[in-house]
Amino acid sequence: MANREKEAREKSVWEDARIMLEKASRDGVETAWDRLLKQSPHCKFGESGVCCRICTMGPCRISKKAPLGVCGADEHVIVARNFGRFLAGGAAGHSDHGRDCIEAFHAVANQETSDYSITDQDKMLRIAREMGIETEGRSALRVARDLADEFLESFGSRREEVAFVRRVPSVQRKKWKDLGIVPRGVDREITEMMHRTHMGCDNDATNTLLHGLRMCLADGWAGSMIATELSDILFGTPTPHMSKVNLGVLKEDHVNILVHGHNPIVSEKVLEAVQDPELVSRARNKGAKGINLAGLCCTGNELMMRKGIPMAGNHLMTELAIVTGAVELIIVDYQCIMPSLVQVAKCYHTKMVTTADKARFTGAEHVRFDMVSAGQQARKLVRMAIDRYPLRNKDRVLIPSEPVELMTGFSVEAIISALGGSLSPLVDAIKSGRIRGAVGIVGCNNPKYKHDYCNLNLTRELIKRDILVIVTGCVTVAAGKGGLLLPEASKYAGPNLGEVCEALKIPPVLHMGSCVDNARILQLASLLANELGVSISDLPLAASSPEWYSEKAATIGTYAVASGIFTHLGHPPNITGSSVVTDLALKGLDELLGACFCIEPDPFKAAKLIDARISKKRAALGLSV
Ligand code: SF4
Ligand code: MSK
Repeated sequence: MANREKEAREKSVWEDARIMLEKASRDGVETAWDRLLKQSPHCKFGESGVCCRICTMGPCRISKKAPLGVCGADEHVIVARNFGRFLAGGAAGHSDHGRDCIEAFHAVANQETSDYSITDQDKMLRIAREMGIETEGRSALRVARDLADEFLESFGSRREEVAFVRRVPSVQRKKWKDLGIVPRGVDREITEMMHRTHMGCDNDATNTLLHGLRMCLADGWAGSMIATELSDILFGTPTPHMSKVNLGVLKEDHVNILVHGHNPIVSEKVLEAVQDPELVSRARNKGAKGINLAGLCCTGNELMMRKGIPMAGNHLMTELAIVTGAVELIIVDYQCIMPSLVQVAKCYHTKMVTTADKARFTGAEHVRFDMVSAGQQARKLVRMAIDRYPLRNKDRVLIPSEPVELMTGFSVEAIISALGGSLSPLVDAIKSGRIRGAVGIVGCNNPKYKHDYCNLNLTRELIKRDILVIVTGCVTVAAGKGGLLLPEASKYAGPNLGEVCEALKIPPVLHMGSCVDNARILQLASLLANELGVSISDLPLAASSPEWYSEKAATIGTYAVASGIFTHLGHPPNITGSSVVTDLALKGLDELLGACFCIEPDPFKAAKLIDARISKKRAALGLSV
């Protein structure tokens, strides 16, 4: 085997990735894997979290020789402060996305834009009633204005708890109350974390971490949940349908446009623009057969969940998608967009355009999206892509594989409808052991791991054990490429789960959306707990992020644990320098909240650990193990 091929095989489980890695190497394009090599070995102080840069008396690094920073902070305080700020970054990312959704919804409600509208009015009215807003005899826009205001309150400082806390089962809520971690307002909790972690403020590691739980709960049960619910209201609540995945979704004879980032507010308008007959005919005049739109990362998940738009890849495929040489334009909004994409695009004819003022990239063109001109801006972008098609160098184009089919669209509403209108059949299947439990596998890729090896193998191992898997974010692409998001994949599941899936004609792995859509998993868990009359932490549930990398993923894991869901991570965050912080994460939280983290890089061993936890929860509920 040639060296280049061997190296590529070690980096990813996928053929499309390997072919592109070899092409990148031939084309002289540097990727995340190359840069990881240059960054290795990583700094041990940073890795264990004991390097503090919070003030200019430092930076300080804790070692045997120097056990305290200049101010006197020990390793526990330093690790807790660093981790608290890490979690704040994640909570801020999701929640600021949620705020953008509120602003769009607010603009619709106040008739300030004609570019967006309410697509799922029934859901809007249902949620308004859930929030205690009067709907009878009132216009939809009037109700929408009240709902927008209600959601904005969940970001502020005037409420004792965020609006969706009312969805949390009472036993779990009581635990939060006793610990003083009921989330009040998203911005308040994030600001307070920055305050607490200033030099000379919260110098008790456990106390800082408890606030970390509260802040992450504000993300899960407010910032993310609001983003999900409003995206459904604005663009439609997903229902099951088919789509496709991998780099084979790019088309050699079409203008190819990729959307990357997280917020459907941009990508939904681009989708409308690529269907504009005038623009399609412009593309034909330039020699293309049409315009092809595909997604990357979470904005890809959003478009696929609602509209069936195919996904080209996940986090580590974003550079490689451009390496195909077949992409005219990559449009990004925010989060998880590698700055390297600017350089990779420059190696081909690809143009990169940013759309959010808060996420600009030096070297990329900026086309600002706002509520009033979004439609016009989206058409401008599509014209830009079409005009680049003649610049494509056909000799440098290589689209490496045939796409794989998948089934997507499993919102909570869609799951309930697939079950015939209530969750009772799912509860019965869990009680009888035909479904032994459920695990949400979520999150990213990380070049420190063989790309998608853990994501894929953990999913396979769990369904074999009659455990239903739910995927969101970048794991979706791994499960999809592995053929696990198809009803026919029931043959890979254990006999009992397989039978349930065959009867319902659903896959054993259900796609529930993007990173913010992990809030759908929270909602499903709380509905199940209420149905059984128990707390979320009593359910045979778990979460996992085997190849995570981002602050957001750590925040998701933390709100999952605080909500009562046992959570596996493939590797620890940078906290191992403090026994207090590590012990709390791996053990202490279990006593306080009925859930904790576990760390295991090997997906086969992780499956056993998760299985054991599910068996323990089943036994405690008096169910067959
Ligand atoms: Fe050093 Fe303390 Fe300043 Fe951190 S806050 S850099 S430990 S002096
Ligand atoms: S995009 S946070 S790499 S899942 Fe949501 Fe993927 Fe992880 Fe970003």
